[in-house]
Amino acid sequence: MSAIPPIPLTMLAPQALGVRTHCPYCAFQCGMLMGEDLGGDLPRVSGDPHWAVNNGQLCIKGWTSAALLDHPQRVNTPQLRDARGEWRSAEWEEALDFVAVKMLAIREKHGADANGVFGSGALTNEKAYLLGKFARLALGTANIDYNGRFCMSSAAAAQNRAFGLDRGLPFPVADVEHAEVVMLVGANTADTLPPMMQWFDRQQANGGRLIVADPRRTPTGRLANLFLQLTPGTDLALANGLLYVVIEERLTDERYVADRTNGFDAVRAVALQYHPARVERLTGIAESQLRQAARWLATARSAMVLTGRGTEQHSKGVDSVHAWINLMLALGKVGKPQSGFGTLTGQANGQGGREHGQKADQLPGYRLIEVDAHREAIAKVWGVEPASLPRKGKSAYELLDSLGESVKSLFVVGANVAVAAPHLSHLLPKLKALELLVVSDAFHNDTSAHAHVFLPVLQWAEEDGTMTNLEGRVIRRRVVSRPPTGPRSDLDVLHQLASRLGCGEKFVFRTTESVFNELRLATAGAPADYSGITYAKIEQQDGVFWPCKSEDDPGTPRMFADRFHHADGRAKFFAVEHREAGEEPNAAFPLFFTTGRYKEHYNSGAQTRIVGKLSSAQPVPRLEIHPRLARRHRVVTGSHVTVESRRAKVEFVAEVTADIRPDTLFAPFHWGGRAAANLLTSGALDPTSRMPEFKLAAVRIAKVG
Ligand SMILES: Nc1nc2c(c(=O)[nH]1)N[C@H]1C(S)=C(S)[C@@H](COP(=O)(O)OP(=O)(O)OC[C@H]3O[C@@H](n4cnc5c(=O)[nH]c(N)nc54)[C@H](O)[C@@H]3O)O[C@H]1N2
Ligand SMILES: Nc1nc2c(c(=O)[nH]1)N[C@H]1C(S)=C(S)[C@@H](COP(=O)(O)OP(=O)(O)OC[C@H]3O[C@@H](n4cnc5c(=O)[nH]c(N)nc54)[C@H](O)[C@@H]3O)O[C@H]1N2
Ligand code: SF4
Ligand SMILES: [Mo]
Repeated sequence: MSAIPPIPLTMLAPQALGVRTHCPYCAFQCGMLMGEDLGGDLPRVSGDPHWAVNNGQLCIKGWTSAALLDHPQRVNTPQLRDARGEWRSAEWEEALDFVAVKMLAIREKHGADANGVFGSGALTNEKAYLLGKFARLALGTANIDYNGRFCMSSAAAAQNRAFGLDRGLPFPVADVEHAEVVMLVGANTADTLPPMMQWFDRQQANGGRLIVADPRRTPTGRLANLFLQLTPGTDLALANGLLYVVIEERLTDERYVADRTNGFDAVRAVALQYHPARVERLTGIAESQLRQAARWLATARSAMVLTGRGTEQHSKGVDSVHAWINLMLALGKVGKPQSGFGTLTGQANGQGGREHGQKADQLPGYRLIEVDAHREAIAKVWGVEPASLPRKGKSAYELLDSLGESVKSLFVVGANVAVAAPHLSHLLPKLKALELLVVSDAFHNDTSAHAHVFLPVLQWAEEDGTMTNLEGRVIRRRVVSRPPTGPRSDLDVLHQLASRLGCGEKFVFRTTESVFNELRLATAGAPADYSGITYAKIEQQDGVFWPCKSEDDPGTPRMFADRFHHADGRAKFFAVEHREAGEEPNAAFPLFFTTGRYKEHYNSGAQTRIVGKLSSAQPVPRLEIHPRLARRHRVVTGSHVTVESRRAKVEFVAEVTADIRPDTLFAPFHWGGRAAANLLTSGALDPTSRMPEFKLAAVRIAKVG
């Protein structure tokens, strides 16, 4: 029996002309209209002109997203391995029994923490919440973490420490339009959040200025009024250097610093060590450009700094984000109109996914699993003893690193770690050493290739639920497409497994909305408070911004206007110093290697490499290389080259471009197997966030043949 019965198609019919829903992919969560009958040759997807975030625009991934729904590679039955190790179809009962029996045996033999769970920022709030509950109650394991650790953890940690709360953007995207100066650091929004460019266009049309800092002159960088082509891994030095100029030119907001913050003296002392000449040596940014950027940010009535993964995915990611926050606090811009610090969340539910307890140190509502009062609050909602809740578990990379050793099974729900995790030459053998690897997904991917069990689940347009977009706005996903028979909702799968693990009664929900209602209870009074959000209110208001503490609270589009979320209401400065990366280039490995994204592919490429229009537009990863470096190696566009780090060698096709620094190579990470960029990256982690150093490895290059 399914916990949540499939929605009868009769309920779909009246909506078929164009149901309002949202794109499956990124955190911009563009409003879309979907329906079988949008009209003759029209696509089954169109942009929702009335959704005030994308205003009808979609990127090519959104336009083609419906191709996933009736895709021939869709898996419709559970699968187990036969005697020869080949996949064979199984009944749900057999597959679920197999998984539960194995998990129970592993728990019996090796202890509860030997069962691991790997979740995802792709999951709805309801799924993320229930997955965390499943790990803690049904499996009793501390070891649950998720792919958002690879994404938002550095920005989240710094915002929590500085502001007492982490909501990626503390204001609506539309505020960009009236910001006089916006600085984008390590974010290539023209490719990664294309419909966001309309807000920068309007901002510039209003006379506003855009500053972009990236080692590559990206499509975003080309639109900038000031482009800073910094050395990879030197963002912290750049931000400290900007603060130096601000202090030297007496542009700090002394009043704001005194009234609203703590800890500036220590930061001032550190910043004064970042003289422009030193900053130029470290970052490659000339003093004139440094002063220009500092003056623009400081003298604008309204100014924003927005960070992306380029500044965050480093072993000093947290400190780098602190450096940007320090700058904006010193300028008195945080919490002011059309101003402040924000980070651009990446995954569809990268925001909600980091709030509801699928992170190793966390319980729902952004509560912390090591804080007694937080344990008590959640134990009460779940009807268990606080002492029975596991403690903090291993972070994503450390969890993967312990596979086959202390952790014997892994249940992967919404991630493709065999492509997206760093140092793959080290991790892939560990994945193979598992006693049990279960992947639940709609499609096979690089990770399920190593799995013992595949559980086929519904896709975004086939079930309802809520997502929290990059603005912290809680929105509705709606059912628009009839699912094939066979796949089940992740929510059902969790209920079915929990029943077999002796914990079924905690997972009985008649509707997705009833899961959300329990989530509301669990977050009441917590930092990320959803208790006042209802499905009806989301409908009426076009989404609700958390925190929202009661049914008559409309939500909180803008934060920090009066106070920060520390007990004394003040923001905290953190004095941070530039330091070396996990590995720096040397004589043997003289170049920087950095990674990122193409417009046409999404993350590990599991979903987009199987969409014809996307894979034909971008069939293979290309290595971006500067003409000067290319000449030295007699490489032209189309040459085959190998890139070698201390860990592996990967062959790429070269793309010669003057848009990249001559000391840096770039490749996207959307491919697996021998083309995986993550064979080259290292396991260096940020000490606070445990974020891997995806954006910097030391490599050498050679022409093939
Ligand atoms: N098309 C597309 N869109 C996506 C995604 C996708 O896979 N494809 N994924 C979504 C997700 S999950 C995320 S997290 C976001 C990511 O969105 P972004 O952060 O915009 O994406 P990235 O391409 O990873 O990195 C941005 C830039 O960082 C630069 N960079 C590299 N090293 C450094 C450095 O040391 N300092 C600085 N300042 N910059 C550096 C790279 O050159 C790159 O242009 O995109 C979301 N949107
Ligand atoms: N070198 C390098 N590596 C990186 C990065 C980088 O910039 N450089 N970026 C990192 C970042 S920011 C991120 S976010 C990660 C992402 O890395 P991954 O974890 O690989 O993310 P996706 O490719 O989005 O994989 C999502 C999978 O979940 C499935 N899925 C989607 N929705 C659901 C659902 O509701 N239920 C279930 N069961 N499955 C679902 C999809 O079909 C897909 O197979 O990669 C990280 N890795
Ligand atoms: S920008 Fe993001 S949400 Fe919008 S259509 Fe593209 S992938 Fe989808
Ligand atoms: Mo991400």
